[in-house]
Amino acid sequence: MKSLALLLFLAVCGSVRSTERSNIIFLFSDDQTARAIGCYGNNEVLTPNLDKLAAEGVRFTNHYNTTAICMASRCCVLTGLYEYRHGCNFEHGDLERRFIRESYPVLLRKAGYFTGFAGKIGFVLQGEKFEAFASLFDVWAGGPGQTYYETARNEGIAMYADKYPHCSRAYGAWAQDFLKSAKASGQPFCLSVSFKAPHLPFTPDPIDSKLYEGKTFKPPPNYGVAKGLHLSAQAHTSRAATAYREWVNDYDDTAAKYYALITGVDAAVGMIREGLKRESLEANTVIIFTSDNGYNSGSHGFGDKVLPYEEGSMSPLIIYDPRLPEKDAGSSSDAITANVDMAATILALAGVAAPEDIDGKNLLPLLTDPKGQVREALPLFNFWGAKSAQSMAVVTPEWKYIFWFYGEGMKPTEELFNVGRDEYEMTNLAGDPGYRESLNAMRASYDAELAAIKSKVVKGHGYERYPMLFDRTIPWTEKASRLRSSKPNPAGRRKGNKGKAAN
Ligand SMILES: [Ca+2]
Repeated sequence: MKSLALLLFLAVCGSVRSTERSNIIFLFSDDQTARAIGCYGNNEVLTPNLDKLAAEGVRFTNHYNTTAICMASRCCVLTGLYEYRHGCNFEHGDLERRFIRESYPVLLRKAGYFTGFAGKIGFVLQGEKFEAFASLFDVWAGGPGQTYYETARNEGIAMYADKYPHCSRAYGAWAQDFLKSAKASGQPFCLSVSFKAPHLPFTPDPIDSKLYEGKTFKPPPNYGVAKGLHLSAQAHTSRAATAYREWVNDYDDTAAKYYALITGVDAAVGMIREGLKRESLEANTVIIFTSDNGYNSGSHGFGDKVLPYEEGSMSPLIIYDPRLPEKDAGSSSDAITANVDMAATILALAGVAAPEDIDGKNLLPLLTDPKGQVREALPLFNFWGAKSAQSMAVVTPEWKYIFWFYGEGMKPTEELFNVGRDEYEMTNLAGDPGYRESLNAMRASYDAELAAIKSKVVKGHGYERYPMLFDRTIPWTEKASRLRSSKPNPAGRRKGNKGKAAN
């Protein structure tokens, strides 16, 4: 009898799953490094709701943003494409409409989902006004540029300003109301909330600041300028080395504000889960939490993000599926996952086919296979900013290989870190004969990613010269002469909509 009851139960569950499509909530913080969250081992930042989400879901410990800056990374998330394929970044141009047509929220709406977006979208569509986004969603509360911490200054959430003057909890309240509308629609829903926090200017909600008042914090082992002297000369020409010095100049005060901002996002996550329960939607709603890039936070003496090192390029990723078998709840995966995987994963949850040949992978198989992998290696790009600070890298669970092409007054540089053992990237093994085999394997992987740029690059966004610039075998003198003789970068004519895009 017991087994019959179990079979009946499974049959009912099966029929529910086959007829009822998952609701999806995609929660996105801004500039949150992987180490700034409790469930990733940080016992200084208070994130009880995110920790609970991870305890009930799956936590990904090697999650990278393939371009570690807002504008490009957000387009990677929406389209599932690498930056050189969607073409949207500073100095490279705005997003062409053909790409947003194939983005996850637009495809889900076409498939019958009720869709909503709130917060910072971080880019604009080529040749279109910012307002063009509104027609792509059923409910739109997105804001241009960086948006504001003061709720009242964001049109989409201003009505919550009296009760929630700081935007993070206001987004929570907005999402609770969205859930009511979604339920009333009778459709499955996909909600995307892009928080402003913890992006600069560090302006937390006073409710959260109080929790960190007068506290001191322990910097990571690779904190400070002296811990970055072994890194490439090129990395030291990045704006990460020259600007955004808060973390280096005053670690305690900066950490207190940054952590308070993250605690505010955490509170909103709690509000959204409460809303799901109130509307009886929690049993069929998958929640994904991640960030658009990391933050260097004074590691190696760097501020900002952009660089390919762990702190700037890695973010937390938690996927909570309430239907997950009990044995898998609270597990973690060290698979290499990426911002480009979000679209493929969300579309798979909805049972909607992903566009052919996108770069991202569906991560759902990893939820019940913590030892699984979805790729061997992942490329990381920084094709923006000072030429000397541009880099391309490949990463695996064990290794990271970085190539810096620039050679004026410095040597083109290779870096090889055993990130599996040296997570703080304190020893560059590229010149160590004992690691020649690993170096060659990572070089081969890098070369394959570089070749892919040549064959798949989006035309007209200024990426055509990158296969030459990042070719390991072409000497700098030849690159320099080609750069001198080449016409101005086509991207120079297309600076992007500075007033509305955001880094
Ligand atoms: Ca960002």
